Amino acid sequence: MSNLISNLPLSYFLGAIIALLAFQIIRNVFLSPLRQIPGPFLAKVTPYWLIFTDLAGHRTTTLHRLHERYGSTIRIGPHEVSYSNQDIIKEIYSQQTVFLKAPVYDTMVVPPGGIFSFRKKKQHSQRRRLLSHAFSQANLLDTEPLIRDHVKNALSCINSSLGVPLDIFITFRRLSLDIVGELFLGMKFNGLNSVEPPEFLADMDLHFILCGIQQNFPLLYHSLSILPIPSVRYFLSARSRLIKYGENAFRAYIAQYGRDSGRRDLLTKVLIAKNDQPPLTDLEIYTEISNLVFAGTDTTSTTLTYLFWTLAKYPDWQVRLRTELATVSESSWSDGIPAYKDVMELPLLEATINEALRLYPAAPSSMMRETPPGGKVLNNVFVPEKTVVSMQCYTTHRNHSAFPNPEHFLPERWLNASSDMKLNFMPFSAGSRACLGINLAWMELKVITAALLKNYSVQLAPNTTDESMSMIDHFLAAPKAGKCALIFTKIN
Ligand code: HEM
Ligand SMILES: *[C@@H]1O[C@H](CO)[C@@H](O)[C@H](O)[C@H]1NC(C)=O
Ligand SMILES: *[C@@H]1O[C@H](CO)[C@@H](O)[C@H](O)[C@H]1NC(C)=O
Ligand SMILES: *[C@@H]1O[C@H](CO)[C@@H](O)[C@H](O)[C@H]1NC(C)=O
Ligand SMILES: *[C@@H]1O[C@H](CO)[C@@H](O)[C@H](O)[C@H]1NC(C)=O
Ligand SMILES: CC(=O)N[C@H]1CO[C@H](CO)[C@@H](O)[C@@H]1O
Repeated sequence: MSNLISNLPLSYFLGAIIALLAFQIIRNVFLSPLRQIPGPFLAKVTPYWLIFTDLAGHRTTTLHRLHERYGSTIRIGPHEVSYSNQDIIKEIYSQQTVFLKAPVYDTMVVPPGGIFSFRKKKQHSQRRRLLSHAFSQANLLDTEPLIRDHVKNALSCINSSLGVPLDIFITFRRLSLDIVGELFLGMKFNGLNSVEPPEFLADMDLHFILCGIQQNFPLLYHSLSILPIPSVRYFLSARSRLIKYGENAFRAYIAQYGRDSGRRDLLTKVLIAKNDQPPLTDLEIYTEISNLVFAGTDTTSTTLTYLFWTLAKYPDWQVRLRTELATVSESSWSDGIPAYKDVMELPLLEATINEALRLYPAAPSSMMRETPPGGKVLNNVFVPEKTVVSMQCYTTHRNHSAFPNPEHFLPERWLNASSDMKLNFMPFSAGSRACLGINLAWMELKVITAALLKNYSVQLAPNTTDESMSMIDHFLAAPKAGKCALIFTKIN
């Protein structure tokens, strides 16, 4: 009897929880305006289905399989929908779009934030105008000599490991960090020449994992942050360390060169704000440039890694590219590196890089946006305001009608690209929030690929397989094995 009484509050409590859960399920599954959109049952009931898929690094591939099964509109959370058809690209990712970045971007940076994370339209377009000038084609060409120095380092790094497996994943990460570090921080990371990879790279690895925890488990995040355990503190401070590099580099830069040095890097261009813009504060500048180094490192290196892995699998494409490179005049090359203007418009080189970006986009995942006030009708279904809507280029790049045999590496498809292909192709995203570094990225990709292929041929190391290279993603993609060993040999 006394047992029964003491258990009563507990059973009330359990009963209440069950009732609440039942109510949630009924509301999310049967009453939601999104109820007619197909998707996994669990995804309709709870956001945790997607959160755990995401934390495991399988978000993009899982959503892709769902699109193949259910079509171009799928429900992936109680308040989240993913799309994969062209009409929606124009709707969500246009220049004039009314869809703003979703709240998840608030966790992606350390305050005061920067261009990548700003969600308000006005704040973003102001910053974008200010930075666009630094990223103009003319300014980029100005930086070419700085980039060449680092490509030269990469070549000698390859030259000293000929015939043996070389992990190009870490090599390309070091190289692209060296390049953007020099361009935006005026700083020599010396990634290629140091024994241990720079700490900056390890901190970048932690960044998106921390974002995931902060966004989805805020309570856990805050409890961790009050723990006095050194290793936990070190983990949590990864993101402020990234900004700290920026701050230190910035101060050293100003001390060495002053604010109006006329150097050929891009930091100078950010420092001397143009026209009507109010200049940025020092805090805004070093937060922004740390973010730019971040945005320009793993994106470029992952692209190069998958490109060279693919070339190793298809040696006939190496031969075709080398034949094309032979048409570039001898005077264009110095130290084995071509002038960008002479490789900028080579059709096969561009087609090959396009095809690698199509199959293995470095940012393959959902670019999350939010429906505007009043909601929107998308693919004939009304979606209420503040719903997270997105598309992933991993899936638009594999659309069967735009890209026949979507899983096959066929660079020649780009030699006469249809308008369907061009619309579906968005490795740099599209519209007002598309990649600001696209011209810089193309310069790096073309110059580096040309330089390496001119002198070296590349083949798979025994341990590098389709399995080891299968993609995991935490916003950005990476090979599952965390490395990619290839063997370079000199050609004469
Ligand atoms: C192959 C290399 C690259 C790829 C695939 C790539 C891809 C992307 C994508 C998909 C976005 C949209 C992100 C979003 O909506 O959340 C983006 C934005 C951005 N990227 Fe890149 N990126 C690359 C290289 C670079 C480089 C080298 C830089 C320069 C440092 C850069 C700077 C930026 C910036 C500043 C943004 C934010 C633009 C804005 O919101 O207005 N990216 N990039
Ligand atoms: C592929 O593209 C076509 C034409 O734009 C579209 O009708 C179709 O729904 C797309 N496929 C998927 C799975 O989204
Ligand atoms: C490549 O390495 C060889 C020996 O390891 C060296 O003699 C040669 O100078 C190097 N070439 C370049 C261009 O670095
Ligand atoms: C390119 O493709 C279009 C249609 O997609 C076709 O009409 C045209 O003949 C093609 N041109 C070449 C040179 O293959
Ligand atoms: C290849 O894999 C084997 C077994 O996992 C390992 O022992 C070996 O060190 C690896 N070799 C290289 C070159 O990575
Ligand atoms: C690093 C390297 O081997 N560079 C050589 C590549 O080929 C050119 C000729 O095209 C040589 O001049 C470079 O030294």
